Amino acid sequence: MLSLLSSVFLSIAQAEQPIRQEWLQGANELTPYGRLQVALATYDSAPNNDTLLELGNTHPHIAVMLVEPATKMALEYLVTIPSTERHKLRKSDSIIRKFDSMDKAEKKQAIAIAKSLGLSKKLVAIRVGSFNGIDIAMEISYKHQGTTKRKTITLAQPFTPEFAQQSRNILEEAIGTKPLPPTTGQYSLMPFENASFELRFREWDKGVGFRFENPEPVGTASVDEDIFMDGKTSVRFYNTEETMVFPNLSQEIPVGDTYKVRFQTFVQAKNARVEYRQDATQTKIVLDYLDSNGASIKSDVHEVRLGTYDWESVSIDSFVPEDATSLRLTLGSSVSGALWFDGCSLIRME
Ligand SMILES: [Ca+2]
Repeated sequence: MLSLLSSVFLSIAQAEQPIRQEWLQGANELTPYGRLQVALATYDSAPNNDTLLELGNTHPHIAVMLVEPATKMALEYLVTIPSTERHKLRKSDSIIRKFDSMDKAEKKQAIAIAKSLGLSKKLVAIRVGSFNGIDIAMEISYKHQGTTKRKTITLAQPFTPEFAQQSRNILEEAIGTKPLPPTTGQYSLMPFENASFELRFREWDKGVGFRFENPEPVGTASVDEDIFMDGKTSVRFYNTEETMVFPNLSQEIPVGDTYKVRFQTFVQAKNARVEYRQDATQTKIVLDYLDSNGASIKSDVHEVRLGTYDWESVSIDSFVPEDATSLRLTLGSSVSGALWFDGCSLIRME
């Protein structure tokens, strides 16, 4: 009873806040299912252009789903499914909707999607879920000349610099005003440059994270134009058991009066492993806070997982010490194999 009462008071309190805040509070925007919930809640509220602009200023990657034709149609479909199925999505479960068991409204919207994508109308099923941990796939299966084929609409992509920029452009075309990231306050972007490595190493300092006694061989930190998660390039660290000097990349970012930041990046690994005398604890992301003399006053360290895996999200929420004037963000590897980073961002949370 107490929790029921407090949840009533909570919703009254939330109603007085900007509407965008209300949508964001109910969902974990760091997960693809959470971002989908925010988009569906926004869709349910029948947003006007002002509302889309407000959401687009801080969350262009979410607002874009409401204006981009394919994703908008996918949201229109998702509001027709039974509430029990929508609840599964809310609980981060995937769903499969067989065409034959859909009701009239759902069938109609499913056929509208097929038509707009130029697919045959012989639909088999629609599957919706996150199968990579990064985004949501709406997979439409249909019969074409006797065989079952599939077409996917990608939804709920994470915030990354290049995708955010693309989303702002799409929003501008749709609503006539370009959303712009705020420069102060919650969800504003810290002055972190070339955070998706689209300009190669511009703004980044190449340093040494770890070394053995000999001056060479030096490991590799290079720009990769074949493997990337955001934009067209990523950065790749590669070392072998012979590597004596392990390079890292860092950037110093002023913190101003920020109290809390969120660093986010995406990491991929191939055969990242400890060999010989290597030390896995130096394969890490470091947020090092510096005072006005350049002395370190606090370090937040996130060790990067070894092994072989596709892009996965890494998010670090970090409190800025009172005396900090800047933070030095460092990415590096001290093990054999390859590690990629891409789509970094640094968002002011408080
Ligand atoms: Ca990139």
